[in-house]
Formats: sequence, C-alpha cells, structure tokens
Amino acid sequence: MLIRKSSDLKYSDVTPKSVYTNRREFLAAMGIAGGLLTQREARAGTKLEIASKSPFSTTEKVNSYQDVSHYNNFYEFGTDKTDPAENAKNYRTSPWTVSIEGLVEKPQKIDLTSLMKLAPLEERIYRHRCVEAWSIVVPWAGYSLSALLKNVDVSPKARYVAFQSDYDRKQMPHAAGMQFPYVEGLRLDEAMHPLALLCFGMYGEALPPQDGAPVRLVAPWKYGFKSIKSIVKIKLVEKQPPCTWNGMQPNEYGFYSNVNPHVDHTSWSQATERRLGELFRRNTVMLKG
Ligand SMILES: Nc1nc2c(c(=O)[nH]1)N[C@H]1C(S)=C(S)[C@@H](COP(=O)(O)O)O[C@H]1N2
Ligand SMILES: [Mo]
Repeated sequence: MLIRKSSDLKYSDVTPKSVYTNRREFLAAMGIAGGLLTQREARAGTKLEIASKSPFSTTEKVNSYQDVSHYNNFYEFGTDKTDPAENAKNYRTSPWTVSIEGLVEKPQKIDLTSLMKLAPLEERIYRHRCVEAWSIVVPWAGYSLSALLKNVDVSPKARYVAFQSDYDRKQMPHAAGMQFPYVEGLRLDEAMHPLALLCFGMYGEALPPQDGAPVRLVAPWKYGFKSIKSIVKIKLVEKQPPCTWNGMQPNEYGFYSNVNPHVDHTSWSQATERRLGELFRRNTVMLKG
C-alpha cells in the first residue's frame, strides 16, 4: 500500500464535494483559513485582487517585469544585482506573520492574509530611485501604511516607526555585506503619509521573493534602501531607530535620505540617474507628492 504524506492529499480526499467546492468558507469554518490561504495567496505570481488604480501614480513609462525582477538589491541573497533572482528562488514566505509592537494600544501578530485584507489593494506606479543612481518604474500593489498604523492605535508617545526584515541564515547562505537582520525606520509623520506604501505585489501579482515577498515598504520619495523588504516586525518607538545603511556609513546614507538631485553622495553625483532599459542618463527629479 502506498502511504501518502498528508501534504499529498487533495481536498477531495478528505472533504465531501459539497464542502470543498466552497473551500474558502470551509476553511474559514475550520478556523484554518489564515494558514492555508496564506500559502496559496502569498506565492509569487499569484494574481491579486486590485480594487483601484491610485491617483498617486507617476505617468512615466513602466519598466519590464524582467528588469524589475532581475536587477535587485537584497543583500540577504547576495550582493550582486543578479544574485537575488537566483538565490531567493526557493525562499519560503508562508506561513508569514508580521508583529506590530511597541508604542501601540493594540499590539498584534498578524498573518499575511489578514494583513492583506486590512485595506483594499491599489495599484501604484512609483519611480524607485536607488542611491547608486539607477531607477526603475514599477506598478506596485498595496495600500497606504497608514491604514495599518491606524488599525493598531498608535500611542501619543510614538515618534518613529522601526521596521525589521526576516533573517533566516539557513535560507540565506549568501547573505553578505552587512549585519542582519536588515532594519529601517521612518519618522511617524512620514510613515503616515499616504505615499508610504505597504506593498504586497507588482504587475498585478504577488511579489516575487527577490523584490521583497511577501510584504515590503515602498517610500518613493526616498532612496531605495529605505524601502525595506520581507518585513517581519514593525515597532512604534520614541527615539530614531537604527537603520542598516545609516549605521554603516552615516554620511552617505542619512536617516532621511529623501531623493534630492542637489545633494550629492560623498562618492558620486545624484543629479542624474540611469533608468533601467534606457541608454542615456536622465536628470533626477524630486518627487512631487
Ligand atoms: N531586507 C532588505 N531590504 C532592502 C535591501 C536589502 O538589501 N535587504 N536593499 C534595499 C535597496 S538598496 C534597494 S535599491 C531596494 C531595491 O528594491 P528592488 O530590488 O525591488 O528594486 O530594496 C531595499 N530594501
Ligand atoms: Mo539602493
């Protein structure tokens, strides 16, 4: 007799047809919807339900999916731009929970499915500018981080939001170039700004691992390194939290790091940028919010 692992069982093997055709309700009734649906919905490439196109979008031409998913900074998966696409392939992003803690009235550990349902997903096309003077234009999917923050009742003492990425040595043997976990932060009013996006997808699909699956920040008015990937913790704090790049080279990577063509990096100009897929450099413009 063939002994099958429970993971090989189909729903039809354990569930009467009348029930599994209504799988969502069935799972919800069992109280396990969170876990199982997360695994399905979090998988890279899964189509997302997008409620609207955001008026915050840029009208610039979007880059190809290929560019955006094969030219990445994600040091947990290696320091070369082509490393993450290769090394993050089998990164497990489910089950996934984000802990929201610190100076909030309602601290919680929230699973990805519940987190995604907190607010309707919008498509936002943002230009995304790396401090290394390249840029891309991406149709992200997510909602304003403020929706999450409002949901946990931030206490009046909180002044900053600290973010932390996942760090799993076993899954990230190529991690190099910095101390992990990767951490970032925003001042509370910046985090509450509607442009700050809690992002779950791109091009209408769940994020691929190399772009920060299953949930990342996108702060388009700041240099790319502020947009922390694969977030597991969000903590409301009173003092400016430590940030990975800022901690390594404070004069080159400021805490605020708003994109500004008039303020050069210590080693190169920030006046121009190379848009991925284009031949000529273009002038960097400040984001008009
Ligand atoms: N956890 C984590 N988040 C990260 C990084 C990283 O190395 N680790 N790199 C940052 C930098 S420098 C940039 S430019 C953007 C790149 O995002 P993208 O690969 O989706 O374009 O992610 C940011 N978020
Ligand atoms: Mo970057």
